[in-house]
Amino acid sequence: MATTYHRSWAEPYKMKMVELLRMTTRAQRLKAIRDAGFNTFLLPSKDVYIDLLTDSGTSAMSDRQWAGMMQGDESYAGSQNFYHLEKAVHAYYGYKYLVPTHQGRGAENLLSKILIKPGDIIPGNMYFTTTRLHQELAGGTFADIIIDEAHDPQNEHPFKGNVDLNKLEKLVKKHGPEKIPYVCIATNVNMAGGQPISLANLRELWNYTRQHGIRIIHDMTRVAENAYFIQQREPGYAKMSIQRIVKAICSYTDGATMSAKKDALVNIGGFLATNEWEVYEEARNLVVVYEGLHTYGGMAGRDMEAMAIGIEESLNDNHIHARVGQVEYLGHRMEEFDIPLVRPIGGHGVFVDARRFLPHIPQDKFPAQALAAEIYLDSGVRTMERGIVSAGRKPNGEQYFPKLELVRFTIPRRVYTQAHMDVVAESANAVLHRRNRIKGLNMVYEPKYLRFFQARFERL
Ligand code: PM9
Repeated sequence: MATTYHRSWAEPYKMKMVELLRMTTRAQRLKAIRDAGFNTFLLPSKDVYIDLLTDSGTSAMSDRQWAGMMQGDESYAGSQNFYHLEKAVHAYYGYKYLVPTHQGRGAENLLSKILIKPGDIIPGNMYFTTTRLHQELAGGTFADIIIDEAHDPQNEHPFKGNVDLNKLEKLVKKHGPEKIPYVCIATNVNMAGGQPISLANLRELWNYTRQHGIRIIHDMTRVAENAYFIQQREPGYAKMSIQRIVKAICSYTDGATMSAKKDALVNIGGFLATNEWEVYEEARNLVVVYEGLHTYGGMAGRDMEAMAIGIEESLNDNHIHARVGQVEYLGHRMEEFDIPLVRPIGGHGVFVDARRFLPHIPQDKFPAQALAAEIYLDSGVRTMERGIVSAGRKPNGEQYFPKLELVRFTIPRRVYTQAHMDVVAESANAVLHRRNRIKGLNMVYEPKYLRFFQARFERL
C-alpha cells in the first residue's frame, strides 16, 4: 500500500539582503505610543519591531524587479516602461485601456469624478475607507450589498465577499438602474477580513447587471489572493492556474481600480483600467489634472517597470500559496492560544475580533484601537484598527457603528519569516492573559477625513 507523507510549503525565494530591525524596551514603547496618541499610524517606524500595520507598499521586491528599476525610462512622455505596464495589464488582467495613477485612491478619484453624479447610489461588497470617501465626495452614497455572513466574524462561509443579489435587486427597484452608475466589487474584501468572492457569485452578478445596463467596477487590489481561495475552495477550479482564474475574474467586470502596492508587489503605484473608450477618454483628460501625464500618472518610469514585473510574479501559483500560507500559519498559531479571530482566516492578514477579546470595552471607547496599542506596548508589533475609528462618520456627521470591530495583523509580502509569526502570536497571547486590565480610549483629536490615519486618543 502506498504511504503518503505530509509535505510542507516553503517560500519560493531566498534572501539576498536583509534589513536590520531595532528592538525596544517596554519603557521606550510606552513613551512612543503615548507620543503617538495611542494611534499606531503615528508611531515612527524606528520604534517598531515587526510591522504588520499594512500590506500596502511594504512588499519586498525581487532581484528581477530591482533590475527593472535600473531600466527606468524617465522620459516625460511615452516612457518604455509605460508600454511594458500596459502590455502586462492587457496580458494578465485583460482590460483594454490603462491610465496609471500614483496609487489606488488616485484611480478612485478619477473613476468617481467620471461616473458618479450627485444623488447616485454605489452598491458594493462592503465599504473601503478611501473608496467610499471618493464616492461621497462625488455626491454618491455607498450601499452595502455583501452577504450578511460577512458581518459575523465567526461565520465559516467560504466566500464571505459574495454579493447578496436580493439586496442589489431592492436598490435597483427603489432607485432605478439609472441612479446606479456601477456596482463596486472588491476581490478579497479587505474590511470583511480578507474574504473572497466566488466566481459563481460574480458570474451571477454579471448576468444580472447586463440585464439592467449597470457596470461592474472591480477593486482588484488583492485579486491574486482571491483567486487562490477560488482555486482552493470553489468546485471545479482546483486544477486551474492562478493566472487563468484572475483573467476569468476580470472578464466579469467592466473596469478596475488597482492599488498595486498590495498584490502587485511594488512600493508605490496604481491604475484605472477600463474596457470602455468613453471612460478611458475622460480618465485621460482628468489624469493630467490630478496625477500627471497619461503615460506616467504620478509614477516614475522605474516604478512602472517594477509594477509590470510584479504583476507577473504575483500570479505565480507557488508565490501565492506561500503568501496566503504564511497568513494562515499565523492564524493557526493564534487559534492554538484561543485568540478570537475572523474566520475563515483571510488572504492578507489575520483579523482579531476585539469585541470578543475585550468584551468589557464598549464600541464607543474604541476596543480595537486600544488593543492595537496594547499589542505594540507588549512587543513592538504594529497592527491596525479596523473598526469604529476606521468606519468614521456619515456625511450627516453621525458615527458609523460597524458590526466588525477588528485589529488587523497584516502580513507584508515576502518580508517576514515564520519565526516572526511565532513572536507575533505569542505577543497576542500575552496580551490576552492580561486583557481584564486593558482600558478603553477617548478620542481627543478627530480629523475631518479618514480619521483613523491621524486621530489621537487618551487612555480612560
Ligand atoms: N489599503 C490598507 O492598508 C492602505 C491605506 S488604508 C489603511 O489596507 C483597497 C481594497 C485597499 C486600499 C488601500 C485602497 C487604496 C483601495 N482599495 O492606499 O491609495 O485596501 O494605494 O489604495 C490600505 P491606496
